[in-house]
Amino acid sequence: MKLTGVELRRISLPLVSPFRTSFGTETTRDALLVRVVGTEAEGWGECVAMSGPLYSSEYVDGAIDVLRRFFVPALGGSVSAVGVAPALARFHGHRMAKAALETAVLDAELRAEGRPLARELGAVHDRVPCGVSVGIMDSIGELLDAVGGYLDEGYLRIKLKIQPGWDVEPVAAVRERFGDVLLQVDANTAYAVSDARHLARLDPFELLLIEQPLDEEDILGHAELARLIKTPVCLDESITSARSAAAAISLGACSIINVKPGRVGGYLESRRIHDVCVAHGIPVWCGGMLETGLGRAANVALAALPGFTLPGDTSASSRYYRTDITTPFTLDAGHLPVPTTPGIGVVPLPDVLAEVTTSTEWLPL
Ligand code: NPQ
Ligand code: MG
Repeated sequence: MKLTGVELRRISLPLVSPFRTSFGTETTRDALLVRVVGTEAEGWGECVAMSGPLYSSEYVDGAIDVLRRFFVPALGGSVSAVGVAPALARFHGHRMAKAALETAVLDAELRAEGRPLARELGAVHDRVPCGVSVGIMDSIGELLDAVGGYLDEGYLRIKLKIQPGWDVEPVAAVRERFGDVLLQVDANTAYAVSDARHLARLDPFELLLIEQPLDEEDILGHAELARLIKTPVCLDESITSARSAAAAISLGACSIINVKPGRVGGYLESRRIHDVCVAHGIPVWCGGMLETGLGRAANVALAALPGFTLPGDTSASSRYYRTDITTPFTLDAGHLPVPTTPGIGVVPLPDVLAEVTTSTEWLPL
């Protein structure tokens, strides 16, 4: 399809409650939306970078800059979704920015052809089981109230954010109060291999997994830790491509992988990671980056692939936002429906979008 231009749109959405992790506390989601305008259709992509380089090196102003100066000009006037990654291959890194642009082109192309993203990716389910990620709290009582509320809403799996000083105690308290609920933890790189004996104290709680306990570059450390604890090690930040996934699996650094399309450069690379993991018998699940309905719709499509055998961080819109920018995703018996209409299957609601937009920029092609 011929593309006429790309719009970069910054939005700011207040979170329903502060979300605290080992890297900081977020109270609003400042996100970047990419809209590509083609001759036959337009398409949307959500860039999952945070406003600061806290989860990874990427951040919103950096994504806008690299899109404006390098990625959009390199696209040229005519490109297909499968051509986006090759057109940007000479540029290092910036996978979240690349993913947003590729997703927008893919959405436009699929809309023009009347094909839903889920079918295009190879989805085999029409709804996906959902988990929820629960931030670090000021007290155990506050945590138990939050977890109880999410279980009442129907979430099928609880993930607790942990860090040194907030790990064994919250896990023990949730197990004690809520019994054998599906439970896992995410450290966002907050530990060192020397913490292995401490992390082994989580062994008795039969967690589904521990996500990214060590530094993102510490693949051998994760392999060593995996031998010292019973809880299965899952990698998030460390996995940036199908190649790095294959290496981590071969080195014994993880037995489960969290796939976030933004982190790995898009939905096409996400499918390759899925395929690598299925070939190795490694379960995958879909992570989350506090997406609006736009990013959420595409994540739900991905989570419907056959290898996604664990509930994702694909929570309902209401987990994060009082008003989403799309028709909200709502939980039905712990599941979200996979969109069935062409492309990612959703579009922003114009009035809400206008209200949350803080700036826009048009890049002609
Ligand atoms: C994770 N997500 O799995 C991430 C980390 C994360 C749902 O736990 C603003 C934007 C705040 C993105 C906080 C979940 C965020 C964010 C945490 C991503 O590691
Ligand atoms: Mg994580």
